[in-house]
Amino acid sequence: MSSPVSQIPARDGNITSVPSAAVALTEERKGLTKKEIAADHPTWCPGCGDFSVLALYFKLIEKRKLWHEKITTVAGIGCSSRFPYFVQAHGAHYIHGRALPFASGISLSRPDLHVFVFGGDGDAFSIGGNHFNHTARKNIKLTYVVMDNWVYGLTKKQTSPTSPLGFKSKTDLWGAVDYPINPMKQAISAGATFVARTTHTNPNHVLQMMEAAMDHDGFSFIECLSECVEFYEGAFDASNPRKGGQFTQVPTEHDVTDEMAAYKLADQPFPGNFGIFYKVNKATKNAKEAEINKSYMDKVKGLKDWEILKKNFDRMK
Ligand SMILES: Cc1ncc(C[n+]2csc(CCOP(=O)(O)OP(=O)(O)O)c2C)c(N)n1
Ligand code: SF4
Ligand SMILES: [Mg+2]
Repeated sequence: MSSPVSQIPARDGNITSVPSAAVALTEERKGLTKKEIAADHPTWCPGCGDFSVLALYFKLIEKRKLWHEKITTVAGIGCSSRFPYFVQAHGAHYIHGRALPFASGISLSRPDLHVFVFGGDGDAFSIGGNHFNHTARKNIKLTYVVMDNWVYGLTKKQTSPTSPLGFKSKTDLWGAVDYPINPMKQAISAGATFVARTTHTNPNHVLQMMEAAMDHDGFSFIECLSECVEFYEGAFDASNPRKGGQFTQVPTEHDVTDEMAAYKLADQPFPGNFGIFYKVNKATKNAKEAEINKSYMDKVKGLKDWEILKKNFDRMK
C-alpha cells in the first residue's frame, strides 16, 4: 500500500508531513480488535440493514489498522445517524442534516484524520440537501456513507426524497406523488469525485467500497442500500439474490472517469448496478487551503502573534 501523507502548515511556516489515517500502523503498534472498536450495543430493530454497515465499518477499522485517535465518525439525526454512539472513537452525533459542514471543519483543520460521515436518505437529501451539494463541489476530503432505506425510519415512516412513487406512508396516505431523487446522479452532478453504490446484503462489496472511498483523496460518496425492516420491508429484494433478486456489478469495461457513462449507469432502473460509477482526481479544498495557509505563514515568518495581529489591524486603518 502506498503511504499518503497530509501536509499541516505549522506556525513557523514549515509544512509538517503527517501520515494520514489510511497509512495507519507502524510496526510497534497493533491494530484495534473489534472488541476495542465496539461501544454501546446498537439499538436498531432486529434485522435492520444498518447492523451490517456498522459491522463492516468495524471490519474496515480492524483491517486497515486505524487507531482510535486517527478516525472520526460523524452523523446527523436518524436511525442510521446513531452510528457514532456505537463506535469507540472520536465522533459526533450532530444536528439533523448538518453532519457534513461539521465534518468539513474537522477535515480541514485536522488533515491527519480520516473523517467518516454516516446518515440516512432524509438527513442527506431533505434537510441536508444543500450541504450535500456544497460539500461535494468543494471536494472536501471525507467519506460519506448514506444508508438509504427509502423512508424516514426514526420518525416512523414518512416519505423520504428517495421513496419511490406510490409509496404509502404517514405523509402520503394515498401513495407518494413526488418524483424521487437519484442519489448517484445528484452526487455526480454536484461535483463528488468518488461516487459508488452498494447494498448491506453484500458485505464483501460494502467493505470493498468503503476501502476504496477511504483511499480516495477527495469527497467520496457511497449510497448503501440498507433495509428498514420495520417501515419498508422488502424494499431492496430485487437487488438481493437470496430473495430472488439480482446483484449486478458495474461492468469491468466501464470508464470511471467518464461522467456521461456514470450518468448512464445511474439511470438504470432498480436494481441497477453496484460498484464505483465515477472517480476522478481533482485538487481538494484541503490542499488548496493548506497552500494558502503556507503562503501566508511564509509572509509572517519570524513574527510574534501580536505582531501579526498588529500588522492586520494596521492594514485595516
Ligand atoms: C431540525 C429537525 N427536523 C426534523 C427532525 C425530525 N427527524 C429526525 S430524524 C428524521 C428523518 C430521518 O430519516 P433518515 O435520514 O432517512 O434516517 P433513517 O431514520 O431512515 O435512518 C426527521 C425528519 C429533527 N430531528 N430535527
Ligand atoms: S425503524 Fe427501520 S431504520 Fe430504524 S432501526 Fe428500525 S429497521 Fe432500522
Ligand atoms: Mg431513511
